Amino acid sequence: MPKPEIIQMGSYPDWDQKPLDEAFVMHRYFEAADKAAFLAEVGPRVRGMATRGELGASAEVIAACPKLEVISVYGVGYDAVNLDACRARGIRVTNTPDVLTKDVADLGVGMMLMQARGMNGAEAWVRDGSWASRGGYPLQRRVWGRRAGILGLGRIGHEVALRLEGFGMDVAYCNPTPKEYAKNWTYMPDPVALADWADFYFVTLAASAATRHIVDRRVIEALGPEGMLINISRAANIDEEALLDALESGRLGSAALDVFEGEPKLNPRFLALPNVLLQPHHASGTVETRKAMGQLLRDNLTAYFAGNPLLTPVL
Ligand code: 8YV
Repeated sequence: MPKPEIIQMGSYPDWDQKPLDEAFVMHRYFEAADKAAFLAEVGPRVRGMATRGELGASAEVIAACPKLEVISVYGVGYDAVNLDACRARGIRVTNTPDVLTKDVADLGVGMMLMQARGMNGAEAWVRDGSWASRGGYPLQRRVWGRRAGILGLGRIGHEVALRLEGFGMDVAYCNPTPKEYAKNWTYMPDPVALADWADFYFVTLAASAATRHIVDRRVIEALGPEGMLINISRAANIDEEALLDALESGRLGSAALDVFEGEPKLNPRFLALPNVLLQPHHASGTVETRKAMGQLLRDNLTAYFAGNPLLTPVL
């Protein structure tokens, strides 16, 4: 039985690439100098796709692969996969939820602490000699006991809330519907009202066309000069121009961001801001979690081609 041919949209660590190459014929789209020529040659043969959360699968690439049956996403976010094109062709789609949830929540909470307590600047204060020459580091802001709003109480938002409870914070959340298990936390159906109430505002909801710029100028202004916005979801959930305007003017106190429009080429306006913590989309970026994501990516492809149920189906 010939090995199924797979188009690979992005790179994976060797611990994933080796077993993928053993199980499948992997065609590395991301290495092709001429992507159009590569698709014309390989596209008609591939039955599967291995992609990454931020790379997804465009309608154009899907159309260039007429035998495509399954797309396996290395990541929980599948917003970059054209699901309409997949539905039209009956193409199965899988992602890698659960295995990364706690790491993403850990980084989000760490970003809040790092930004609120000015730990980035404090590290520089020690290293550049300011501590000795200028004295104590400037006072920062408390986290424990203050108010945390969570926009999107899915898997990741829930883990963030559990962590914040441990800090003795008041937790409120905005979700399409109240969650039965969230009785300890206040439900607020309106993102603006949540921002008006919160000191720290976590954006943890899955991105889609329906959530684009859900964090708009109104939400940002409601969070206000004392507020902090933390984004560990997708940049598309935030109106980035409104965010930059508010951060530059002081109408928003600060932000801690792991995702950006056009990443890794983020808007240079971010680089000039002293009140933003910038992280390189690495919320799931631990050895343990990335190995689990890669295993799940492979297990879904293996299950599909063996005629077995998919482990984590999206479509
Ligand atoms: C990964 C992510 O960094 O899970 C997602 O959707 O964005 C991240 O966890 C990314 O998918 C890996 O390429």
